[in-house]
Amino acid sequence: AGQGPLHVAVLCHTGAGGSGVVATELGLMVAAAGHDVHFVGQSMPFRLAGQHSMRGPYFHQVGGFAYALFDQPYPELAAANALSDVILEQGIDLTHAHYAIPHASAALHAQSITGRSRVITTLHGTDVTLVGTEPAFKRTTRHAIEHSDHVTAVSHFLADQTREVFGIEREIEVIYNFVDSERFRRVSDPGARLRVAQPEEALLIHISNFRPVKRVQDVLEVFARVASEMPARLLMVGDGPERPNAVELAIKLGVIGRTHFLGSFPDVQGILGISDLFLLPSSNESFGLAALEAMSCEVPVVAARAGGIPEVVSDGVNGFLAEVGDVDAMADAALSILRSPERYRQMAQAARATAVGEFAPELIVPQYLAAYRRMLE
Ligand code: GMT
Repeated sequence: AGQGPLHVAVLCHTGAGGSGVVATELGLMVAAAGHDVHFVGQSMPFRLAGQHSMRGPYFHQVGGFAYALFDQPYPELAAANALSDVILEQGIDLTHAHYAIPHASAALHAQSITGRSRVITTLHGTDVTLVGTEPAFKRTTRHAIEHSDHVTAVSHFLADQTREVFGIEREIEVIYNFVDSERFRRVSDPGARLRVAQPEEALLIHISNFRPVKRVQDVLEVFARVASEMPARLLMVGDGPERPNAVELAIKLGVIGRTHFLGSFPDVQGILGISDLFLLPSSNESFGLAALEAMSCEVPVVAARAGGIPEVVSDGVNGFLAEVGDVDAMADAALSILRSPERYRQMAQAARATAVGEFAPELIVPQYLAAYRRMLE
């Protein structure tokens, strides 16, 4: 492929979730750099809608087929089939699979069908730490990781965990996630914040897909402690299985009047850009992309010392870390900076400096492009 344009297919989860966001943001940047990018999936990725233009990225929908004898729709086979079509029609050089299963498995299947297209797999976490360790998926996950032409992980924690869980020796390159600090920045319009909170209120925020691993109950416990000490409001952005429990707990803790469940939406920069503090008490998190997006908006993070979070959030510098479930420590940390304007200002600036200085697209995207080129040598 020399130094000319690359022809890249991308497989990713399309719903609200960090891996699909990373895949989309990367695909957009790779396309903007003059390469040919084709997303293949059951539906258009969450953040891609409205973003693609004539220069791409393009989106190809995986077809379905209902047949009386099939008791299931077999989406991985349909994905491998659709990807094979795209590889042959578009002259794809490589497929970037975000997640070992099902995406790298489907990409390897298409590679074997077409006899072309290298496979680069990016591990995001859940495939390794939750799904992949299930006996029902362990061999397929290990196979996908071992047979990909190149494998990356979004944190050192995840790379180490993958080697340990699967007993894999192969090279796993760590390429951190990134944030576009032009888009994710402080919102300067004071009216935007006034529509959500009173000037004297601290505005706390949590964004996730409300799965048990996110410990949204801890978000409410921390917020209730903060709100008992100072005027405060909480924005809960996202949707998922724990939402009803979270609403119930907010009622029980007496903070439902100051908690807003806003549901799920892709353009979170506007809401992050008016917030004061991001809460991420997850029991496991391979990276914590939402926290990085908050930091880019000058929002310090109070998080659990779990997984790869300490590779993004430095305790006492751009946020605070506490042990998983230690809601008292998290509330104390939150109160300590919300009550000290000077300390808060320093942390907010440090959060932005971390995002811009260590996780800029200009630093990260070339690492993926270099990996793409190396695979094709
Ligand atoms: O955790 C989620 O809510 C979604 C999940 C996904 O797979 O989309 O996110 C994972 O990938 C993100 C992007 O690399 C990381 O920032 C998240 O930390 C990671 N989630 C977990 O490890 C639980």
